[in-house]
Amino acid sequence: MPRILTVAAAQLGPIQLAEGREVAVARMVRLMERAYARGVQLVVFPELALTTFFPRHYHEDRAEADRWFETAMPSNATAPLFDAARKYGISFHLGYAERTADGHHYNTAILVSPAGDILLKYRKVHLPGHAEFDPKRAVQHLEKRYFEVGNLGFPVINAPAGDLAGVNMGMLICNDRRWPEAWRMLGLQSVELAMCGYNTPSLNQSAGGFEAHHLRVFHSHLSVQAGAYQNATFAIACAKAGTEDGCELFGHSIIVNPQGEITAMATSWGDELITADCDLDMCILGRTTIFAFDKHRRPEAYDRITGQVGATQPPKWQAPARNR
Ligand code: CDT
Repeated sequence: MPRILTVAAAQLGPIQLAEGREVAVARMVRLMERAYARGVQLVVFPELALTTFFPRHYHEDRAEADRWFETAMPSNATAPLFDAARKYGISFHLGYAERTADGHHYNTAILVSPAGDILLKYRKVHLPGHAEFDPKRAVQHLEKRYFEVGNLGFPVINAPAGDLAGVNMGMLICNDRRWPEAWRMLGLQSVELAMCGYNTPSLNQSAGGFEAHHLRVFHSHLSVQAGAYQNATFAIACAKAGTEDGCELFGHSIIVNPQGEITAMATSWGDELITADCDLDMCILGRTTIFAFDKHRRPEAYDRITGQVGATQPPKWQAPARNR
């Protein structure tokens, strides 16, 4: 019997600096209502979905940034999302800033069942940007200031009873999608559905004008499509979009199948629900043929992948003695 799951990426338009969590949550609940009307079983929301993308704002005193962080999940502000999940029988993925009881800060995502159970939690590993104010940048990207590197690895779960029953589910967050190692960590746990929220500016300030807008979207899609194909998994990549605090985020949320094909794509810069029916048995072909890891992987040749961080230079070529 085919295992078909109807999924959605619930792209969010901009959330401005002055807008509180209740504004974002009300919009997200409306998207869940629309998802229910379309028979959706899982809704994926973006990275840091409850507030504006606050790492673009510098706080000299880091403690001041604590106001962007959640200390409980659910909380009074996020309870309507859990209520909507229960009412509509829909699971959801939510990205948010997490402050733990012992004072650690993470860029986090959770998968929540309709009953309100947190089935999976992931803390972002690849944190882009910088830790100190950079006067050369028109817009800061201070993820390295406000977050610690995630300490949960790249977990995948076999989801329990309900619509998700038996589905192998994993997560990446934003910049992680550009790193093949992160995808392979999911692939090595037989992931069938990878969820990834993101906030990506249309302009790469480090590129000195050499990266055109269309390449920003192209690189995002290229990364997700390659990650899905090379690990034989469906992927849902869900953006925050539009002009937020004067900074343009490119949106273009997508759902991708295990062949690496885009099966749905957002076309607006506002709140938008895109959906796809995912036949999870499509994952079998890749993982039993070209990407049958157990038959074809050669970890003994991959020592640099885990043994080294930056790139080294190759040795200079030397002419063999007979040519000298
Ligand atoms: N949120 C996030 O990880 N964004 C990055 C862009 C960072 S630009 C300094 C991304 O890879 O999309």
